[in-house]
Amino acid sequence: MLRSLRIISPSGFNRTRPRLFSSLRSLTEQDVSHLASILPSTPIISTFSPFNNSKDELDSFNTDWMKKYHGNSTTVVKPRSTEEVSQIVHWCWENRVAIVPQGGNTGLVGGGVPLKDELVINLGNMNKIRSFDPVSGILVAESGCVLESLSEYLAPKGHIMPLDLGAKGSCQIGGNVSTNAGGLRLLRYGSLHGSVLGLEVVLPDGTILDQLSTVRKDNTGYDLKQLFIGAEGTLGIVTGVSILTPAAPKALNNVLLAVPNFSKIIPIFRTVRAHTSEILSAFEFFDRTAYEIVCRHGHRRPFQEDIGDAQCFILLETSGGRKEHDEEKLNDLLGTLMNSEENLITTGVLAQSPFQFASIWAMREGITEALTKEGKTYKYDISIPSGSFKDVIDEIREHLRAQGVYPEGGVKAVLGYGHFGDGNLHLNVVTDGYSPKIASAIEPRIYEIVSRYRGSISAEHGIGSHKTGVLHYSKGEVSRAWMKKIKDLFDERGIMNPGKVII
Ligand code: FAD
Ligand code: 2HG
Ligand code: ZN
Repeated sequence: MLRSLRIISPSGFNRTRPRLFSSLRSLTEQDVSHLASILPSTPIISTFSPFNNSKDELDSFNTDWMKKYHGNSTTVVKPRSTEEVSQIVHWCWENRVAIVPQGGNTGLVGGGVPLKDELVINLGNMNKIRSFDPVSGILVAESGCVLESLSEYLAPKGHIMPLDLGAKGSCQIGGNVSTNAGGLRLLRYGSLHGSVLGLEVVLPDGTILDQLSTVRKDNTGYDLKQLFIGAEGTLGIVTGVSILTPAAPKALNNVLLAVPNFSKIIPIFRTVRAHTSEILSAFEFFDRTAYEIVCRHGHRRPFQEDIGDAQCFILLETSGGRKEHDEEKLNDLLGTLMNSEENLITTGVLAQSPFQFASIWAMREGITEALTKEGKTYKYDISIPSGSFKDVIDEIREHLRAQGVYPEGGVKAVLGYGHFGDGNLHLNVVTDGYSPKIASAIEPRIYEIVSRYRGSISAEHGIGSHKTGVLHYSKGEVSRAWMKKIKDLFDERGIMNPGKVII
């Protein structure tokens, strides 16, 4: 059976791209009038009559957060209910009009903006909480709920969301599920493949798939919802999410360590795990370049002592049940690290107040935004063994030097940060501006390196439109062929987010 599959060659990805839209058609003024007439209460923004919005008013829907990807959509609809989503999608299916599902538009791989003039279905108006069970901790929410607002809703109830990320103020739970976002708590609470219990999805022909289960255990055959977690809007539109929320930890602490050089990080990680065991909830890494950039753009330097030429930083967090117990563990840990014969750390700060706790996190979470103030950044979100983070950053820096683009020639900085505890490095190349010359100096070299480690070219941000042509570095022929079969099975007309993930 496997031999009869149509195998897609790596170069075939790019060859098929121009044909993507050939069976699809663009929205016309008549189409928009028709949509407005069947959906009289659904907000529509369109350059077509009778709306006559300006192109500028559509700009925030056509451009991604980094201002790297630009689409040319004429029309955005903002449905308020699953039934409205279903009606719109059904009409698009019948009329072969392409759709881009869009949440908070904070994605970093170009998945949430059109490639051409697709209809944007923005889920921001679907922002109601449907239910919360304080006994099980199961929350059911519409997909347009902003992650931070869900955390605020849960706080007085003694629960937290199982994920947290720097984009929490804008990203939506439907976008998080659709990208299978990882973030800062994955080390402790695992991935959304584990904490999402059910989904409601509008399929490409408009059918509503109700898998909004609120039970923890369900072995009734294939677990269809898993296919939509990380599908980046290519298989359907997520309209509802049922998610298991953990009880809020009673005691939270964080520590920022300045570390002389990268070779100390693995022994530190082992020491930290041995001392904190079950209460360790984050172990985040950033290098000196990231530290200097984030300090340059508004974050106060956190250390009172001179940190000399410390090359890296670790932010570790504990979430436990008893404050005194956790503090005792942390004090023991810091004592061990400070007095280690191998000089594991230069210095460290233990947050002494909620304000300090928040500002230590703000520094780590602020790196991505600080980079946008420094220049235009190429982002590589890779899974590799944690111990090789520095080798990979150095190899790319040296490669760019050899290509003549660093330190002059367009590249301003090469830096790394990320979720050390999860083996997820964010390698960032800051430049004066996006240019084909720099892109081809970095790619495919970075993907070849990842492949050498048998790692992943996307640990948590997804494939979007950025990495469709390089999926073969992480997924073999058989896997890609089955992914394409699944896509075709759900969306044989190819209307759902064309040109993203698998093409
Ligand atoms: P969008 O950007 O709108 O969309 C992302 C993708 O999902 C697109 O392909 C879109 O078509 C699809 N989509 C959106 N909503 C739906 C829906 N309802 N149904 C079907 N498809 C949909 N990611 C991490 O994993 N970890 C991090 O720590 C992290 N930190 C970040 C920090 C910053 C400052 C920024 C800007 C981004 C960060 N990200 C991180 C990227 C991450 O993917 C997004 O922030 C988030 O998960 C996307 O949610 P969104 O609502 O903005 O989705
Ligand atoms: C983070 O961990 C995000 O801060 C963003 O995943 C990473 O900007 C990046 O490269
Ligand atoms: Zn991340």
